[in-house]
Amino acid sequence: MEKTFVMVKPDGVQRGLIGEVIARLERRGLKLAGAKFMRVGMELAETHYGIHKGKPFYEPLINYITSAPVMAMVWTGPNAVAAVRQTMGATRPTEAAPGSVRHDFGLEVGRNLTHASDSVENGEAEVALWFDESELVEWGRAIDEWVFE
Ligand code: IDP
Ligand code: MG
Repeated sequence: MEKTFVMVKPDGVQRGLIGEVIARLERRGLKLAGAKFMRVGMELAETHYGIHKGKPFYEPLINYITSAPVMAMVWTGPNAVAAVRQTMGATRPTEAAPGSVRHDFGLEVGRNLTHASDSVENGEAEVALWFDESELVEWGRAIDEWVFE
C-alpha cells in the first residue's frame, strides 16, 4: 500500500489544527501508519528541505520548520500521495482549491500549515528519513474492505 509523509507544521500546531488535519485524512479513508509530536532539529530540517537549498526562501523555511513543534505522520492508502496533496491543496494558499486545508486555513506560502510528499518516490524517502521502521504500525482496520477496493 502506498505511503506518504505528512506533517502539520509549526503554524498548524500553534493554531490548534492537528485534529482538523487528522480528521480530514481519516474522513477521506486514509489510514494512519505512524505519528509523532516532535521538535525538528536543524540537521533533519536541512535534509528534508535540501532540495530548496539556495532558494531565497530557504533560510526562512528552515527557521519556520524548526521554530516550534510539528506533528509528523505517515498515512497509507491507494494513491495516498496524490490524495493527501489534494486534501492539503496547492503550495500557495491563494492557489489552493476551495475546501483544501491550505485554502480553508491559510493565506501565505510561508505559513501554509502542512507538508505532504509530492511523489511516491519522495514519499518513501521522507518516511524513511522521519521514521524508524519500528515506529510504523501495520494494522487491519475493520472498514478497510469498504474503503479500499
Ligand atoms: P510543498 O510544500 O507544497 O511541497 P515546495 O515548493 O516543496 O511546496 O516548498 C516547500 C515549502 O517551502 C512550502 O510548503 C512553503 O512552506 C515554503 N515555500 C515555498 N515557496 C515559498 C516562497 O516563495 N516563499 C516562502 N516560502 C515558500
Ligand atoms: Mg515539496
